[in-house]
Amino acid sequence: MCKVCVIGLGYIGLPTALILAASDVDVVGIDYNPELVSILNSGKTTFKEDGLDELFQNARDKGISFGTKYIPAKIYIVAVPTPYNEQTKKIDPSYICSAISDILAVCQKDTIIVIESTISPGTIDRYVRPIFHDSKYTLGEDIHIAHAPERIIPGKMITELIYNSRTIGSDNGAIGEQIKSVYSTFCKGEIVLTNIRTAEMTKVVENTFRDINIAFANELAKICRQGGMDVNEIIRIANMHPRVNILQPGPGVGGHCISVDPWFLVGDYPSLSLLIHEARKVNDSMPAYVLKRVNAIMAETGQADISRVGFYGITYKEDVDDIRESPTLQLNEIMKNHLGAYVRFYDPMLKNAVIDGQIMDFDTFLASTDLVVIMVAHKHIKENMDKLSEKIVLDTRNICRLPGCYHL
Ligand code: SAJ
Repeated sequence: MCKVCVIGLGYIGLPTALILAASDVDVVGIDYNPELVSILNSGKTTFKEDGLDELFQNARDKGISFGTKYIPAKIYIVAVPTPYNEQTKKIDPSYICSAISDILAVCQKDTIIVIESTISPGTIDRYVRPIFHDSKYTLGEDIHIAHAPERIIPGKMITELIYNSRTIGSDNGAIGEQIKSVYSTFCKGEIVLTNIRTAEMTKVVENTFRDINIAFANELAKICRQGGMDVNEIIRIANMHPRVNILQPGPGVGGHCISVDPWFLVGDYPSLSLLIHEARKVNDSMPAYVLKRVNAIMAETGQADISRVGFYGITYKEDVDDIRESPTLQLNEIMKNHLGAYVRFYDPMLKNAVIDGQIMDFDTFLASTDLVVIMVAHKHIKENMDKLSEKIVLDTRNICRLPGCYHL
């Protein structure tokens, strides 16, 4: 029987499985997607992340294996997606629930199941515990459940896996200690033991805090534009105060975490989450606001041809290849619905086209655009900023220092 079985080999499960294996833990990685498993078994990783390829090699040398079939293990780490229902805003626990049912079909007594996926507070009580009612195992006696939410940030995942502190929520301190000893094989941060509901809520609170802070910055950007003030300079100076730390305005909040998790609180506590809900609305309004800025700049500079507008950056943030909930894709939807416009897109992190109008070569993209909108602050554009010197530039990320450049 293997020691740890990681279920779900996406952005969180894969690095977690690899770092455990590299730390001499006996690990098997499981994913329901046979194509993904076959890529991993052929010796390739499935997304770009600093240090991931080296870690992958190391884990393979130590004997990690990947498969599609659930097998018996002492500990399962579940890292499957947890989307929200667009209508109710509540969590959709279906991936979590089917992973637990599949584990119960193969596991033996004394197994520990650790959910790493972000879940809304109460998910384990509401959706996971009832699964055990129809099982031959008694939860808390034969099988134990815990929640150890991941906290790593794409772009710095491997460093954060090692140095971030972690939270482990369990029903039973001794089980919490056992899980802690597994994470301690690689984690140098503090590992805090608490109960399940606290661990669930803490993770959602962390991402909600960041969403509200970014919404504040985005709202300031709109106020400062209207009032003829420079939002970036104002935030820079305000942040010199020892108790102020405002994040950066931008074209919207993407990714599968910050733009999703606050909805869990809005879905479950609609009358109590007014600020959280407004912050979500402010951040979701930003792609349309960028389009408004594009129209204003076109009018001001006498640019009439929208097809000569190019959007630089399609991923949800800098230096990752993840396009989930990307502001650029949201902006494209708005343009398709309201303008039917055909504009250009370019992203150096994407090897395949994901959107109509995407140009795969930077020089061709530049040749076909007069107005470039910087949507993502990839290292690539910072290093090639001089190539935009003849263009009209709208910089939504405050990275361009070319004279005459426009901001949010
Ligand atoms: N963004 C801004 N302004 C900022 C910072 C970010 O507009 O000042 C935008 C980004 O461009 C991006 C979005 O917000 O579109 C989210 O990016 P992010 O870098 O803030 O966060 P994520 O989603 O990549 O990762 C977050 C992290 N959570 C926190 O920092 C509290 C990470 O630690 C979590 O592990 C991750 O969510 C997760 O998986 O939950």
